[in-house]
Amino acid sequence: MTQLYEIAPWAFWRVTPPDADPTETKEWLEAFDALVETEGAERATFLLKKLLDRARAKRVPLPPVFNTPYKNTIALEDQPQFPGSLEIEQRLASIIRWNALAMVVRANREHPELGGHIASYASAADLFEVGFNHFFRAGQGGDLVYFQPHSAPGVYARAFLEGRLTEDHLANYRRDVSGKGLSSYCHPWLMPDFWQFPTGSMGLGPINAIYHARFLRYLENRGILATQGRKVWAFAGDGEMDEPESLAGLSLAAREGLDNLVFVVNCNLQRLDGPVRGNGSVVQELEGLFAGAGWNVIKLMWSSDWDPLFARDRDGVILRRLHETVDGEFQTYAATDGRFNREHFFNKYAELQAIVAHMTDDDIDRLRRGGHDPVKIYAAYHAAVRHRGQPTVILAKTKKGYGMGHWGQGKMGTHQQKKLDDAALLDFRDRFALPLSDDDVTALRFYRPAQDSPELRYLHARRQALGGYLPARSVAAPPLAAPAREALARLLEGTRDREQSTTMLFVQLLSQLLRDPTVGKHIVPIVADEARTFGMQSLFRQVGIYSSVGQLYDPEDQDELLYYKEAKDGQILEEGITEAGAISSWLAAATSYSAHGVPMLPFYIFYSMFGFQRIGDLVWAAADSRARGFLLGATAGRTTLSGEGLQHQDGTSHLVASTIPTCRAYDPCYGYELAVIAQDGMRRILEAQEDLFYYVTVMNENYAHPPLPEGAEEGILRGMYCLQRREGARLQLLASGTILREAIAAGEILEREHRIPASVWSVTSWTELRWDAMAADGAAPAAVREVRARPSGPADARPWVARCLGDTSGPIVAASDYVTAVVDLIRPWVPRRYVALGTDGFGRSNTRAQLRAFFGVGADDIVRAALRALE
Ligand SMILES: Cc1ncc(C[n+]2csc(CCOP(=O)(O)OP(=O)(O)O)c2C)c(N)n1
Repeated sequence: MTQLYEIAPWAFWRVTPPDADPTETKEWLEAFDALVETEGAERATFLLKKLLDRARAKRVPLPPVFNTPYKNTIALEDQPQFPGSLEIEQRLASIIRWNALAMVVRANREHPELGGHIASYASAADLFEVGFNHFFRAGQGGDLVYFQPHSAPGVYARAFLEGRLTEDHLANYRRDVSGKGLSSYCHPWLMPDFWQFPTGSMGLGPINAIYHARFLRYLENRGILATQGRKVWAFAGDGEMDEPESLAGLSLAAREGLDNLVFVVNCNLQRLDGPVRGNGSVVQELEGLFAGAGWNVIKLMWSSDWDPLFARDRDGVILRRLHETVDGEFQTYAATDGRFNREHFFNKYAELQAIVAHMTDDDIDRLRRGGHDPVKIYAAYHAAVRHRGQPTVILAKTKKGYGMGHWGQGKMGTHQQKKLDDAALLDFRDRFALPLSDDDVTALRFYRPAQDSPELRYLHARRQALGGYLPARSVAAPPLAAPAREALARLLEGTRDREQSTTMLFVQLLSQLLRDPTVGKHIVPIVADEARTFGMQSLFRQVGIYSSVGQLYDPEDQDELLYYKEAKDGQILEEGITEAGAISSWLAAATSYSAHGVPMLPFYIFYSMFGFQRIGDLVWAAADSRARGFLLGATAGRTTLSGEGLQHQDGTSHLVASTIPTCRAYDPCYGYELAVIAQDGMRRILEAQEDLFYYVTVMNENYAHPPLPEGAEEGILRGMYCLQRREGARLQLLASGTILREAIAAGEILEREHRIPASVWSVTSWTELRWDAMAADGAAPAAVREVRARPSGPADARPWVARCLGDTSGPIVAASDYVTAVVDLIRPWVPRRYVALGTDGFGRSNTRAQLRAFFGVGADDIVRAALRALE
């Protein structure tokens, strides 16, 4: 029987100080053993719980309870039979290892600037391979796998064996400009038939995986799609777990009981610069974190080679030694040989020395960590997919650069190792018994066994049994008819004298769309605890807030018409205060057409300041994912959100949005503009199935909205149209969002007080104007043309902005509620003198009028700027 060591709270991976009364301890432990043996584990748990309660009542300090010993969670006797051919799988894994390594080394021999990683996949290979051979189910009804990004070479190398990638692809690793190469990491934009989930920015994979697992439940509970049995797998590095996003969704996953989710953390104990926790234990730390958040934790620490050693260990000396070893030492053991390990690890205690006395140094060298043993990996995955009621994390202990010998295994700088000399390559060949000649090795030839070889037949059979190949991205989804223009009639007709904000109009629009017989069900409204701010509480009652357990309480406001309604089939995703979580939900919904073959239309509405600025990298990942949906930046602008001040006032989101190629960003002023943009967006997303998403800013300033002017639609969509054309205009005033109303007022002042006629242009999108102009430039690079095909033929070859302003006269004064750089986006294509006004600097709180005067974007400021420009 292995003796359990107490765990000290201040260093929970270590053994506590010496036992004050070993005899008494022994008696207690023997009594406990006897209890387990005679009355079973359930009774033992009961008694332990009673003891814990008593200890707590008596204020006896307790050790942290979220840690278990430093060994496999799954006992040998609970291990299932490995169902495949270990031998063939190992051969396949070795070949894939070789091709992955050859790909990186070859690329860097040819072009040292290309980079790439060998050591990460070397540590993850077996973890991936067991998944590919036994667990990952393919297809739109299958599993979703988030791969560790810089282990991509291994995924390519496998697809090469599967015949899905050619030698030419591999030979063009990290050269995707030509269109025939392989992208550095998992990029759906660059490899749209292959990668599903972009994980290249660390931390985004884990949080996206969690919210996608929850989204599967949402689809199921709303009766949209049967998702039972499907799993979401997320592979992450142990260093990656330091990212706030990696940890941000842990409690949600547990709270929602996401047993469709499996995290595999590759604990090779190293990150880029060095050890993840050199002075501690990353496995124990992560175990505490995940268990504390409510996850099922499976530690996959030691290979089958260790089973006999543990079996011979009567006094628990192996564990004692493991517990006193910090990760920095484990790394050194990985980087050294059997002799060193015997001397420094095993020889520390006589009992431990005896346990390995029968083994040679080579035997000791061959002792693998759990994450390199397919049998133990299979056992862990097998348990994870069967676990009910909780998400599972598998903490897999591995060696970074596994198999790279003294060239890379466990070496401090191994992450960056991408050039191996011939001797290292030959060593690798020998280590993995690869059927390659010396010449093959030194020439870095890729190797694929014959189609009818046992290896390839096995590989294909396993994938056929699991539904096909993976990763593979599909776009098979039915088109949906966008709501007809009439559905938006109220917004198009204007509000007459009623003063409303564009935020309120958006909520009305959303409420109407939710009733649409075709699209309604597919809409996913998402908020991060700001629904009341945006006046959306009426939707709580209309469509309900999604809750996987329904509503277990009578809401305080149950007597009111619009009470806080939670329901299992609720439609709103009310995420609480997590913009990162909310955008992850949005991303899951926005890629549902691809991942599930079911088009969904998410509308995530947020404080615009807490959008691009706060979670910009996730928005970038959304573009890479070919997301389709709507983002609404509410209470937008620096001066419309008057009282909130510096950290709430957004002056830059449109600038950031302008950099994202598939983002169509608009800053409308009037309800009809919003309606035209939304309608066209839905048509493009749902009917034409274009890979784009919309960012629309809406404000909280109330004013009356006129009806749609005749013929304005094209201009609204392309970025600008003339709202007030004055006879003999000597000035052109351009403005967007609520500042358009300042421009209108300025036009009136100029006419009334200065007798200067000025035309007023509503700019709905500075960024659309810019993209259009860039695409219109004869020299527009392929990167621009790829995302902005010009809408019309050679007849309108001029940029839209130049066409609009070309036949006008006088200086052009432009203003918005954002930093001047936003208005400056179109400067190169403006035909005459251009004065740009914006809200630069730090925000303030005050009244709108005061703020506009402070920033210089009010009507008077526009008048002053216009007069100066005319001088
Ligand atoms: C947000 C972000 N920061 C930094 C990087 C650069 N980077 C790529 S891999 C890596 C180290 C990864 O370490 P770990 O997560 O432990 O994975 P391992 O390679 O050891 O398996 C770093 C810092 C990145 N890709 N994303």
